[in-house]
Amino acid sequence: MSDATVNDTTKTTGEPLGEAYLDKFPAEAKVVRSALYSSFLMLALGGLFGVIQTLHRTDFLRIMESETYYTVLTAHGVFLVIAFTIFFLVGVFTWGVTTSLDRGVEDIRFTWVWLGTMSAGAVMSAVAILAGFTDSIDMSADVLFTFYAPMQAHPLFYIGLTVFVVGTWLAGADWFRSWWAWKKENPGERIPLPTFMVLTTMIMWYVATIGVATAILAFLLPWSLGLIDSVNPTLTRTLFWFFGHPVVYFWLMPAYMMWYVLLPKISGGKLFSDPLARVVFVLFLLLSTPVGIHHQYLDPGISEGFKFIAMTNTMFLLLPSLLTAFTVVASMEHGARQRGGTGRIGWLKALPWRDPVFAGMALAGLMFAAGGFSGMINAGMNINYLVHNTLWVPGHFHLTVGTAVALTFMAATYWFLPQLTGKKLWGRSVALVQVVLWFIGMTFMTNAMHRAGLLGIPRRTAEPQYDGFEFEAGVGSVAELDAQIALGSIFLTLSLVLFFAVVIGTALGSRSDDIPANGYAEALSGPEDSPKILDNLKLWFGLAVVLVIIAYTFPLLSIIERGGLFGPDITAFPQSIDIVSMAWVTAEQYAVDAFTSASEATQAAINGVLR
Ligand code: HEM
Ligand SMILES: [Cu+2]
Repeated sequence: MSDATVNDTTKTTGEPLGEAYLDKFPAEAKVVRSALYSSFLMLALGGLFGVIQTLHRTDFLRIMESETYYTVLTAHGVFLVIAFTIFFLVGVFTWGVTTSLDRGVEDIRFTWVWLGTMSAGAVMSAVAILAGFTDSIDMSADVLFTFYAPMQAHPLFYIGLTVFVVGTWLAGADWFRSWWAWKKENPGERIPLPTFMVLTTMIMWYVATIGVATAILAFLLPWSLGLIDSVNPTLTRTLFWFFGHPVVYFWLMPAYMMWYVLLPKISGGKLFSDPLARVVFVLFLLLSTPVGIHHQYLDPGISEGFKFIAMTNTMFLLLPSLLTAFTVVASMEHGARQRGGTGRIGWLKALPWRDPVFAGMALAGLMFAAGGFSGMINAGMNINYLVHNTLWVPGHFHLTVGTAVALTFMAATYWFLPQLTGKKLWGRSVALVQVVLWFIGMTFMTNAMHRAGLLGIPRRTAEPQYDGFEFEAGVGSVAELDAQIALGSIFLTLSLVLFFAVVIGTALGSRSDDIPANGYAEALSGPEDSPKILDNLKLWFGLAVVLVIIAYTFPLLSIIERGGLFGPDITAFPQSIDIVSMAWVTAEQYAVDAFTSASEATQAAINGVLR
């Protein structure tokens, strides 16, 4: 990139120089702002349901009937992991593409069309879920964010999700279009890093959403409309997880993008390696879809062999995350040393810990490391059985999506708001308290959830304590775990209140000329050092599709062969037992045959002797 304001790393946050994003791209800034505000609305609602359900299941405050728990849990899950995350990331991606290509979108009306489509879809699904709170409307969608059969929602829920996803497809088309236009004018130039990240993420998303689109359009929607009588539950689950695993990378990759392109700048340094960042994104594109079966280790109807393949692929997926940890820490260290930090760990002190943008992202990254460890436990076929469907699992993903992603997004908001509104951030120290409070709240909540999971305390229930059954804690007590979970949720709620105070305080402020320049970090080792093949998006797309075909063709065929396209899939035994029983039947048959021929031969012999 040649534009000086775009790649200027001499100015870190706080220094009043250059143009804000709003000054350069006023029309785009409006779209990004709307996307972010929509995401904050979903965060507020989702967070509210989060604390209500937490206090309910820990029995500290019960303001609803237990029958309503699934409606609350569905709203919590869908609003946060579908709406909050995705609205935020489409905003950030629009910023990333326009900033790094240094050009506006091709047609701003189209940009508004996709944001409008996503919003319409979100409203439809939200109405279907929230209608579950009242008996006066005959509509509900308490199917949880994993919405596979045999749970069934009102058709409006599925239609809303489809419309929302179509909106994201159009958004991707918008970004590809910008890139093509740029490419024509800059032949032979390397794709700027943020745009490269957006495009690879979107290719992954196009591949991944094929699964969920098929599940909804071919099965769930016709079923809920009454057009077909039944579905094959194993099939809809498998199609859901085909999408359900890569979707976690759809949340994570924007967070990674900010760790790669913003965090080094905020730390006062440069990105350690642009080529390594590209490799990481290509690896995510290739590896994140062919692993979905690792969510189905305990599903009957899928053979152990396919599960084993999914496990092996999953272990490979650790690689890009470890590379990210390495690159991001190296970049922060570079920044710290630029700021005068010295010593083997002494440099850590030189980092801008009082900057909420930095502190939030660094704490989010730290939590992500812990989430990576519990993720490895989930990934192992054998230990997974121990924690499956217990509170351990929500413990794990409140570290990953609930902190690595959500806290990074909140921290980044403190950088984006001034860029998008032209106003100074209100309440910088409130913002700092906010990110720290989230970290502390999650430490309490997730630590206790993991421990509770090891005791076998189930997830997804309003009444985790069964009558006549006591969970035994090895260390501490169940009451203490509940107290920690509830306390954590209260910290998180306070943190959210502070977040909204800062957002609203900033939005209500007045225009300032004192905004840091828009831009992102330069790289120590730049794009010119990376092999050209990395920019060959067609190649990576082709490989991603091939890997998906290899990983999914046989499992899907065998599921359909056994259960039929429209079910009912009634096999209640794991495939391996099936094989054993088949082997038994065959062996028995042989034995019977052998016995029969032996007895016939004996009979013949006896007859011969007697004759
Ligand atoms: C105020 C902060 C939050 C609190 C108190 C909270 C609490 C909880 C609890 C206790 C559960 C488990 C309920 C159960 O299984 O019975 C849960 C589930 C969940 N949470 Fe959160 N959470 C918070 C924030 C978040 C965030 C920021 C995200 C994601 C961005 C998130 C995503 C989810 C998801 C996807 C589920 C699973 C829903 C399901 O099982 O269908 N949560 N949350
Ligand atoms: Cu997964």
